[in-house]
Amino acid sequence: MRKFLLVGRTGVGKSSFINATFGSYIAETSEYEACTKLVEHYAYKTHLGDVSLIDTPGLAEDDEACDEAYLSLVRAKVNLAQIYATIYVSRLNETRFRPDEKRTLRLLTDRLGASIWNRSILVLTFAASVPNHQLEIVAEKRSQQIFEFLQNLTKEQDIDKIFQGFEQTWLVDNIVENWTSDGLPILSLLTD
Ligand SMILES: Nc1nc2c(ncn2[C@@H]2O[C@H](COP(=O)(O)OP(=O)(O)O)[C@@H](O)[C@H]2O)c(=O)[nH]1
Ligand SMILES: [Mg+2]
Repeated sequence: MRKFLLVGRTGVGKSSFINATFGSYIAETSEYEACTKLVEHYAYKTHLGDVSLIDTPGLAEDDEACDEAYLSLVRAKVNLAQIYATIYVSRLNETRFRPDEKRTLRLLTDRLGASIWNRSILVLTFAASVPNHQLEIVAEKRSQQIFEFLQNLTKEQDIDKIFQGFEQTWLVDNIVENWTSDGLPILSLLTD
């Protein structure tokens, strides 16, 4: 069973991504307040094998003490050595690379270790909220900013383990139906 760890700021659509992948509402989502306070494993059968999506509490929601507690919880509930890939979720319809997103990336790298990025996927949500003609350029810019930021962070930790980039980048919209015709992106990770 391949296990995927979903991480990212509060409200970016981690739980919604799980629901969109499963095709049903199983992970609680919220517009107003963060509601994922627990680390939850959602197992899922596909014709290519079983996957487990691990939902985590969103970071940068309140204060740093909260974030530290959430990350301790992740460390306690998840065997990081068994994670096949980390799925980092970011919202595409934000105008800039925000300080709290940078703080989130730094905390994740410091507390869970730079190796969580070894095999990682970038999921850009709210894609349907970006005008079509800007989509490519906006996605490219955001990917580049996150990539460079992670390179610098991992270089600080260990120059030999510098971030090499995301294996894949997916543009998704968890809410707007039929936004893409590509089918379930997660399936593409089960074939090798
Ligand atoms: N339009 C749109 N709304 C989304 C998308 N993903 C999540 N949302 C909404 O954003 C809010 C936060 O989503 P949630 O999955 O709870 O975020 P989480 O904190 O990362 O788990 C909810 O109101 C969702 O309905 C998306 O791709 N497009
Ligand atoms: Mg959630």
